[in-house]
Amino acid sequence: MPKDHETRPKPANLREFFAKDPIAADRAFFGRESHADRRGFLKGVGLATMATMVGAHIPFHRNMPAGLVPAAFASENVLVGKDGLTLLNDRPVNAETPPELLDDPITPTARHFIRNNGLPPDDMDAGTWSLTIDGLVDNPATYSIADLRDKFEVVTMALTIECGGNGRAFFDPPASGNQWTYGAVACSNWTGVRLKDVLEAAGVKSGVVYTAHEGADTHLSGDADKQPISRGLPIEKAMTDNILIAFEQNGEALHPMNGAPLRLVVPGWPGSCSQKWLKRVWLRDVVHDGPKMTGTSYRVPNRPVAAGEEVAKEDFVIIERMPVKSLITHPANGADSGRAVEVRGHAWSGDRTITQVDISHDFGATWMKAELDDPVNDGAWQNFRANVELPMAGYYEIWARATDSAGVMQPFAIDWNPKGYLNNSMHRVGLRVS
Ligand SMILES: Nc1nc2c(c(=O)[nH]1)N[C@H]1C(S)=C(S)[C@@H](COP(=O)(O)O)O[C@H]1N2
Ligand SMILES: [Mo]
Repeated sequence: MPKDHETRPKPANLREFFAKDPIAADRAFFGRESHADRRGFLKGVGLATMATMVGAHIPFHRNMPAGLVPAAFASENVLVGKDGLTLLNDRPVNAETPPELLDDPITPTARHFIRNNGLPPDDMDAGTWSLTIDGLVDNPATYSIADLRDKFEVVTMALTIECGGNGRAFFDPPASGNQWTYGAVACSNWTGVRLKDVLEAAGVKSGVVYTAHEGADTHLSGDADKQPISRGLPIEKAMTDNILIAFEQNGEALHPMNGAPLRLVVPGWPGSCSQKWLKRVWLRDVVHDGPKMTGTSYRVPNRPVAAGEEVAKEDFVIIERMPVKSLITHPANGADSGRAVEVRGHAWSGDRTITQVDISHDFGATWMKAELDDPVNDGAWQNFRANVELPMAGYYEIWARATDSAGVMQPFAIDWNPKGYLNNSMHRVGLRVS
């Protein structure tokens, strides 16, 4: 395990984290550094974010000491607009959602996980935001959000975003990085314009190989010349119909931590492709080599490897589609239950559909087919449900396994890889019937 995980506090939730180390919380959420005189100099994003969180402008913000926890936070969730998330890391902010809070067919914004690689930008003003499309295009362009709405068809789609590292916590030997369990996945309604339409208007030159995405967030070092993350897509993938440049999340402005006011949403591929706080898409004639595109980031070995095996850097390949997976969202793990249980959840497989979900309540000896909905659109997860009758009092496990349109079924055990990506092993939920 990296040092980071041993030394950093692991509070159960955001409120606890603020209570425990307000100065660190200030730094993580508001970018506010404490000074000798204990004044925090809250400005820019810090001020805007805190104002959003307390629900009003703060006229006397200059007087606020660093690390002061707004009293309003004591009675409300510390991250206004987020509900019940588990904080995994404070700097950068990373928070996941317990499976039972992901039960809705469409994930409410309050329950969409947060995965930041750096510090959110100072300015998230939708009115002055601009997006530039350049590189190998015939007509480079810069658009305001109003321009995007005017010039291109506006569409709303339910789209699944899953972090490439979701499930990393279960790797043995462990993999360094955020110890996500199950909840770095969500399927919200996103409204925006198609990346494809915007690229077509720009005129993609022949020879383009990859897109490169840039956001406005800053590197943890504070170095303005460094980006925390800049990933891209093969141009053929970028031209598919279900990739959006989104300005609304569930019918409202994007949450600040989910990339307000503009982001990419690339369903079915690692969440890292879905650049938040999107400022620029440039087209390149090489595979993009921005931060977190190279080395072993979001890459896996080009062959199955044994647990713990050393793999040479040149044997890693870029992760493209995410694998077939399911999540049980009801009942909650550890629940006390009656004998009749309605099992519910979602299943997804990047660039494919789910054809079947099976449920077991006897440790995999027998399976029953769950009722499975079609995706509401291409890129949405599929909801399933099954009525299970447990024979007598005792401890049970409910297991779910999905099969996709290519006939690939979720594995029971983890396919190990050094960086802990793509854990799609079957989800198990323990139940007690008394
Ligand atoms: N600009 C920017 N975009 C980003 C990131 C980031 O740190 N900065 N994190 C990426 C990663 S790794 C994931 S999994 C998704 C998570 O999206 P969310 O935080 O809205 O859930 O955003 C992606 N887009
Ligand atoms: Mo991610």
